[in-house]
Amino acid sequence: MKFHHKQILKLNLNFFSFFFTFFHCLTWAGLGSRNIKLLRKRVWQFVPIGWSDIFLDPCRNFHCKRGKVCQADEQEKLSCVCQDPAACPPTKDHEHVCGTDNKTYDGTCQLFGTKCKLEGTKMGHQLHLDYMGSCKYIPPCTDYEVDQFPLRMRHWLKNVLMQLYERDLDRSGFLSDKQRSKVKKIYQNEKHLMAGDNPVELLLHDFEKNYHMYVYPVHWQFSQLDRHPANRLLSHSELAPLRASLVPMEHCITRFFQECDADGNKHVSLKEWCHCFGIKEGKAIRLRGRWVGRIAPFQSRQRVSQFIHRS
Ligand SMILES: *[C@@H]1O[C@H](CO)[C@@H](O)[C@H](O)[C@H]1NC(C)=O
Ligand SMILES: [Ca+2]
Repeated sequence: MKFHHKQILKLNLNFFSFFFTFFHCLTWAGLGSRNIKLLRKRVWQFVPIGWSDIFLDPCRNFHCKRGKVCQADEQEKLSCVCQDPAACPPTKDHEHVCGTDNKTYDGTCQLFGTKCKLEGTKMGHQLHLDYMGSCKYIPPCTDYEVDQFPLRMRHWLKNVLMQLYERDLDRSGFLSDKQRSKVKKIYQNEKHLMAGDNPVELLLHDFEKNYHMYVYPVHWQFSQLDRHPANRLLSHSELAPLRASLVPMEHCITRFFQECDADGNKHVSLKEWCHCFGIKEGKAIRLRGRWVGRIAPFQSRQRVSQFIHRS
């Protein structure tokens, strides 16, 4: 599978876009309308109103939060109204999403439009994006699987960074200078375990031997998610984008994050996060024993690129 600049960019954006857009839209909603009115007064004062609409869409710079679209009334007053789910642009299969109601929506437009129409009802309140892709049977995560999960996810995070680094060689912009220099050390280390169908024993062995290579990827993912706000705590909504992309491939992620919140305060602190991944102040922590058998998902290169693709 090949990826392109745009797709990687989308990956980066996807991590923060859900909530980032939301807050920014609120700010811009206020500013946008004023700017437009001003502009229209200055530029179009000699042109009849009906005419100017042809040239300047009043909603052009008016942003609404997810699930809403801008609408202008007769007095040119702009407001956000619910997106009509039926009027959403057509989507491709891979853009389907599964809602927490276990219903497949054609895309996020349709899902958030539906949620908006249900505003004020219990159903609307409970409807969220559960994961990317059509709804499917998600098997329960066993104790055995959840034990192995950090092992595979650590390795996978490292490989996501390796791939972003490789992309960056062709065309920079995916990683900051500081990130690039940190990742470079891992990338250039001959000993780094390649993505592939690695047995659990090997992953564990590699973690113990090359512990230092896993520290940065784990911290990096935390800081990518901790933005709204950046307070060293991950809320449910900060985790949501990562979870949504991974659930179809990694059914343990929900349980893993639940258990990660050791004190049960609904937020995963940096300390809790590191502890979940067996990383703490330079020392490896062995998470509950039993590392036998083979589980594939996070290990193959293909999985990494699938993730980059769908994000
Ligand atoms: C959700 O829907 C999928 C496919 O329609 C089905 O296979 C699965 O069992 C459902 N899950 C639950 C929890 O109802
Ligand atoms: Ca936070």
